[in-house]
Amino acid sequence: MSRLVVVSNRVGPIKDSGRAGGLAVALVDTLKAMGGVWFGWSGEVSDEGTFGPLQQEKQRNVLLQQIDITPADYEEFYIGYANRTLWPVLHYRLDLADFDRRFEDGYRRVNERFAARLGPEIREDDIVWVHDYHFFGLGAQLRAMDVHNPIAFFLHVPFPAPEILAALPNADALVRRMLAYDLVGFQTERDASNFRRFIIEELQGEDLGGGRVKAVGRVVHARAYPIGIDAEAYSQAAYSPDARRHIARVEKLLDGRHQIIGVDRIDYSKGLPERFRAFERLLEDYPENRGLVSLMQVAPPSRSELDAYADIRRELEGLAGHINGRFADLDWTPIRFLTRSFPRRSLAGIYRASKVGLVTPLRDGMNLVAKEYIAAQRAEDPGVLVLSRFAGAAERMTEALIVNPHSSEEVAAALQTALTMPLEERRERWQAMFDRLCVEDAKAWANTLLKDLRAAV
Ligand code: GDG
Repeated sequence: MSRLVVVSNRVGPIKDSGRAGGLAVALVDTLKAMGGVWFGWSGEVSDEGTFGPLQQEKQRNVLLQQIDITPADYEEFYIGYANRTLWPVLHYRLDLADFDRRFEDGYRRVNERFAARLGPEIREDDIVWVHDYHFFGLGAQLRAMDVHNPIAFFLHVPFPAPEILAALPNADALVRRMLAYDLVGFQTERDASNFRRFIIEELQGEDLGGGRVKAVGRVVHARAYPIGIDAEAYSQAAYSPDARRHIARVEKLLDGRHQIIGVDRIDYSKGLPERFRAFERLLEDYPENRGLVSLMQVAPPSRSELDAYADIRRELEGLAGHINGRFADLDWTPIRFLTRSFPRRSLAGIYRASKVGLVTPLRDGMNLVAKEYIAAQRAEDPGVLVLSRFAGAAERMTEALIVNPHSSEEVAAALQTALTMPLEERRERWQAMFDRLCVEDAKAWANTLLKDLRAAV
């Protein structure tokens, strides 16, 4: 039987520690079922970098393989091209993008070095699956080393419209390198169609129909494979002792009041300042909520070495202080802004104790928080999801209250609708979304993509 070789920037953990994110869970299940290798960056920086030892650890039938990168790789590839160039461009933020030739060179170098280390590990029958924007060019580098195995690529973040991506210097070369993959998977139909349009409009390619495009003598399958979560397991996690403890903590704190919950890494793509302003607008436009409804925002810091991320944290602290100062009462705090993380099961409990899930990114590949919030709800008395139209999740979660996150007025109105929605309507909307999440789950995501890859080659 063929092994699966997964490549992603960060690797593992393979054990279900209760802390792993949705992506790790999906990949771990698939890796365990097929047996295989998970290859990526160790998270460490050393002088030898990619030339250093291959760090290997076997966990059950999965071999974890990791390598270091050098301080220059870290600056140019990781902080530079991945986080300061690609991340903003892919999230439609050309205003925040840093175009620096050194970053681009560092990115190419690291993709080449990762291929050089991975190539010799690949066996004849292996299937290779590369993940995310750190490794757009890895497939082409593997092909250059005469690796002829089936190789799939999946992009976890949006693939922007060609009009946006064309602003990235050498975007055409980057996308041309993606043609080395046999299959390229995206979160949404829109992303897949943006990619095909780029191939046709910018690379003079040809649309072969059925999601296939042809350019520079290569045919590639480009389709949507919306990532799922393990909805049933997540739903059960919301009944775990840890979750129950957190439900009790939140209920005690609320004392019969309602809570709106947001959970996001601190990142400008997540629309957090806009969200705080929309909550302020709710208190202005619907004053009956004053003293009765609060917003809890869980926001673990991420990429804090980047200025843009430090700025946004400061902005949020200022906004929360302003809104609390304006509206708080002796026994009521409007916004609770928690810049820390919680174990996965605790989070499931916090979701379940919250009447509204507020997920309003300005751009998001999918957004797993929207799915987790739904999975964590009680069937008898579920909460309501308010979801940005710019999250990939909105394409399939059509029973959520879909909003434009840039309009505080619209988000405030949706919050008011959510807070006053009759039980029967809440149950109908929730049931439709939960049923779909159980079918389109993490396993189905991986299985469908790998099945199409096999069919494609
Ligand atoms: C990228 C794409 C795409 C958050 N806080 C805590 C915590 N989390 C977990 C959530 C969720 C995950 O982190 C975040 O996933 P998202 O999908 O919301 O967002 P990104 O991190 O930006 O992920 C995104 C995803 O890849 C998968 O393809 O959906 O669009 O940007 O699982 O629960 N987990 C714990 N404590 C926290 O405090 N344990």
